[in-house]
Amino acid sequence: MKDILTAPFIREMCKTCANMYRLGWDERNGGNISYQVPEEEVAPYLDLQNVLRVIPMSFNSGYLVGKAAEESANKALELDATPLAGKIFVVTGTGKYFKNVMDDPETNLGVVRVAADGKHVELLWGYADGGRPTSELPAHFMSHMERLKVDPGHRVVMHCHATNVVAMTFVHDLCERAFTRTLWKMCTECMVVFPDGVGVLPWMICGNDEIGRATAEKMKDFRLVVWAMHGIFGTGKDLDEAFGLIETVEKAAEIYIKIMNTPIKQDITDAQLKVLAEAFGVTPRAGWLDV
Ligand code: 2HA
Ligand code: ZN
Repeated sequence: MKDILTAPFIREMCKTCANMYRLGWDERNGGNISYQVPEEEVAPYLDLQNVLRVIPMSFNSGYLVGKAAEESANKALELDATPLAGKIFVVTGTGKYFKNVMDDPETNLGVVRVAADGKHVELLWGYADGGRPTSELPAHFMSHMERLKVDPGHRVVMHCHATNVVAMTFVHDLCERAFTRTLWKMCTECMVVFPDGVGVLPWMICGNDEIGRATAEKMKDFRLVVWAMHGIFGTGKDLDEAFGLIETVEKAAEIYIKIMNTPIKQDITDAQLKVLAEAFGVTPRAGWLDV
């Protein structure tokens, strides 16, 4: 068996978490990532027959208390991830800090396989201090299921508290069309990177199945979903793609926050956005350009 600490999927998770931490998007235990890794990529590093623990997929992570915890526990019974049964994911741990992943991946990450019942995961490696997957696991797994329906190459769901995206949700209309149009106009790259736009959810309690379901519903249509006053979800075929999407939205949001109170002398017009989309062979979401 090869040393799992040298496995590309663990090295990439470590590097990604470190990058996101340094960008200031994952303070304390903020943020979470799940990355589906094909069995043949995991097999050289782990005995796939050796299940260390079986963990319920929805649980009270300790993050929710009182009525919210009770409601979350009841809703959890409804979660059905059987479409993901047998799939293996690397997932950041609940309560764990992105800051610490690089130095101690075995405590801060876990490699889990979705059990046949779609309600548990089988721990194959990690969470070495008795930990569990992220409290946002329902949002992640429901999102994976929706993205896989529209994109068979999909593999990554990434959540973080990208600073300027969060700031923008306080001062900008939360209408998805308006929010996306502002982002598109902040830098030329945006239309090319996310012509499909961003979905936006209003403020909701996090860490439960309800926000998970609402997020997954948006994922039918969007690769990016903003949680108002909280953060953003990005998805993709690999960590770079999900990261690149979030990074581009965050850059646009940063420019917006920098210029929002300054008189604007010129901007990118809708006609120019259309020309841009044509030149790069991308299709803007229908009806979102005024041309
Ligand atoms: O994992 O970011 O949304 C901590 C969070 C919850
Ligand atoms: Zn969060």
